Amino acid sequence: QWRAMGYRRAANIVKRMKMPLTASTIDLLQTKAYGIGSKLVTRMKDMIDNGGQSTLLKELKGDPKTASITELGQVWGIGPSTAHSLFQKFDIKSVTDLRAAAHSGRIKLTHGQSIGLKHFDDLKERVPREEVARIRDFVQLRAKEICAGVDVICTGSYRRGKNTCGDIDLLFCAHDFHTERNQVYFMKQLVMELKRCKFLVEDLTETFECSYMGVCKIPQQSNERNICRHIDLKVYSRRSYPFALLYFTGSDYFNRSMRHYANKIGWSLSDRDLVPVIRPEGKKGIKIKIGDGVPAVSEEEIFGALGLQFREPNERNCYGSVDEDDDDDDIDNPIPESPNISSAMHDV
Ligand code: DCT
Ligand code: MG
Repeated sequence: QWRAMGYRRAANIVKRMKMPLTASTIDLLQTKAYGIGSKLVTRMKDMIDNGGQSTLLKELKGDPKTASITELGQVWGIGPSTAHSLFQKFDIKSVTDLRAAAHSGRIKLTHGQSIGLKHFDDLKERVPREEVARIRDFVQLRAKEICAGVDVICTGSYRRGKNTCGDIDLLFCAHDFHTERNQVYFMKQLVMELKRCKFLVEDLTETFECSYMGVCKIPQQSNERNICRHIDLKVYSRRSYPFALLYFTGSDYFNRSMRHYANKIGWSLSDRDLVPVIRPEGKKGIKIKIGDGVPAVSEEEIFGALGLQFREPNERNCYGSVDEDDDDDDIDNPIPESPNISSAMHDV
């Protein structure tokens, strides 16, 4: 995971370089200004020497183990380490092998993984933007019947303007949701109603409170087969909503760099709040909250509280969420080199 992050970061740096990357300029990447490690620079040199082709990538593409782990990792709920151990310990090389092993009882999958396997062909398809909007509208109608004042917003890659999305991420918020009890009540009602109208066809999580994951499809009148889609539903209070909106808009890489920046200047940013903290044992140790959370009512205010320039959702894309059709001008780091970081902290 960390190696992948390093590659993504390096790719962004190269993309933003003002000069062409050649055998004579590449060593600059190892200087402090760019900070790319020597191993990665060696890989880039290899690409330059091979006319843009990476020897390692060529080897990996031809490597059956990598192909198997990549295929198994496409099943919902199976990450790289599970895929690796399925391959290594159980000699499972493909989704077909996985089906056979699960069927015979040779391996036991979690509930979510079984559902992921059952709907494998559907769930690996990306969802066209227009369909995401139709699904959002369908759910919104039902949500408003349960709570008229609810706001329903489609976050994730949809909000970042992608043409296709891996799943549908919906966030709900209303004045009524000031207690967790109300939030859970709303969520239970909504899930029940969406199951009643045969929109939700499977649960991916066996139990849920304020966050639900499932498989859905819009009920069709005709015989046309509708593809099953992965949907995430999350409910938040008005107070946490701007933080949740920022978090679930992503991208994951953008979030990481924003959280990292917040940490560096003495804050802790989560999907619920932004609080000043101290970390007596350094970055990896415990955090001690030393003040109240910032009462933000919008994403702009969260950026502002951290002394950062606001980024529109479509400016928060980066390599982690690239589509085949992606032509974003990705950003590496949301953080402008700000000379007044400390004054930004005092302003809060
Ligand atoms: N998120 C995050 N860190 C993660 C996973 C998710 O910060 N490890 C946040 C950012 C995006 C948001 O949650 C929704 O997650 P996904 O649906 O997985 O990502 P996406 O950006 O919507 O991309 P996709 O089109 O693949 O769904
Ligand atoms: Mg998503």
